[in-house]
Amino acid sequence: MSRSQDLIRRKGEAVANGVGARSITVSRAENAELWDADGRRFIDLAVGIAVNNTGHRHPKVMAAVAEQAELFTHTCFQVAQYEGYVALAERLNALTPGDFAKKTMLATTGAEAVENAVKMARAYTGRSGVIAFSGGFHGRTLMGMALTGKTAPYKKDFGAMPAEIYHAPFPHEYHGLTTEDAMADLQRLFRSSIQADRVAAIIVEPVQGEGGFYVAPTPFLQALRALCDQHGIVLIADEVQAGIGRTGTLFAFEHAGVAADITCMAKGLAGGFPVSAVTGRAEIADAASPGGLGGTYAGNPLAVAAAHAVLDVIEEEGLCARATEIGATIKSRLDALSQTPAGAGIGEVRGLGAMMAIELVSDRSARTPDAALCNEIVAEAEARGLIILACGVFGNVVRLLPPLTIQHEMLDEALDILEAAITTVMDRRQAQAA
Ligand code: PLZ
Repeated sequence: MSRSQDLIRRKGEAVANGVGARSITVSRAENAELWDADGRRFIDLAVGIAVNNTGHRHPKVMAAVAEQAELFTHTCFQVAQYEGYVALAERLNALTPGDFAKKTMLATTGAEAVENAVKMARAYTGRSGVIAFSGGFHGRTLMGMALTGKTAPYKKDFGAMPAEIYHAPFPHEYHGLTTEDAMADLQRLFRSSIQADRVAAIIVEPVQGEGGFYVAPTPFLQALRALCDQHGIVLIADEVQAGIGRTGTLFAFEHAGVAADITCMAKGLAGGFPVSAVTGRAEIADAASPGGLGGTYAGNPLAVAAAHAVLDVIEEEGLCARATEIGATIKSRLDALSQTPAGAGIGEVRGLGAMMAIELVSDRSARTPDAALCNEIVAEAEARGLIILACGVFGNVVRLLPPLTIQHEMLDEALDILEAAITTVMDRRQAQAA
């Protein structure tokens, strides 16, 4: 039995069943590469689900964390304040979209950022309703899973859900649902389920992540902004997966020229160290009374030091521009493949910047989701040393999340492997059909 196999066996015996895990193990990782427990090399186009945007172990991030570790590693901010936390708040107040006074709180995970954004919106508006979108993902905590627009596996067996959470359709133009349809549905929700002036917040991902890398159309985000303004509803941007340079701008909302009232960040913010942030209009962020927000580990000093280094690296290395370039390279390679017989299952190649996806279908004209094809491609890529992830409400979307620091040759190598994997799977299918 290999070390990896042994680890997977022990995991099965010792770790709770609900914690799903791929069959990949890791002993070390560097930029876009990862080595498993047996020393086998992978190219990593998952980077911990859009977390290591600056690559595994970026030297500047490691140095910042090491330097902080020499001073102190934890105080709990409520007990002893430190400059890094305050400076990160100042920095995020300036960097997030919106030309208005802002304030920030730090937390640890994306789900916590979402929870706190909802708490702020409720405290500010004195209302309780929250609207999210089907196919959206907002975390695994009670409120996070309730807001998440997918039942299995996220809500399965975990009811009852908290009250006053509603879901509206997210516009998926590929599946025939337009911005107009989605906006009309919100009006229907106001008529049928909750009056607009009882809604505290609408939460939306600028690019649905777990849901399948569907990019929110600019007119949709603009219409949501106008709707929220009309009814005094707080607009919350969940930038947990799409934010921090991933889409070619620091925040994905920037593409639409729209500013949310509150922006939630996590994942890419600290390159693998756990910190999240909620940045919002000062009057909304200030609505909760002292002690109402926080947490023992919220804004951990090591993670805060990492976040400062990540933001420096994104700027110094021009990683937003690099994200756009990476996305263009991926798109042209995969669009070309989709014109060949091996690409017959590719329904659409889409995304924003370096947040790219391939939607796989069994019938291009009917756009019938093919989750089996997606899983076969992910498995074949893994066998060939490439880590990619599946996503999508129908489980039929391959997502590609290279680190924004990936070398050009390494990206080419990764795309060669992906093409070979897709070709092999299609050849195998054809042989089985014959
Ligand atoms: N909001 C938009 O993408 C986390 C989840 C992986 P946490 N997405 C990856 C999994 O299987 O749990 C996510 C997200 C968006 C919120 C979250 C939640 O962030 O840091 O996982 O709590």
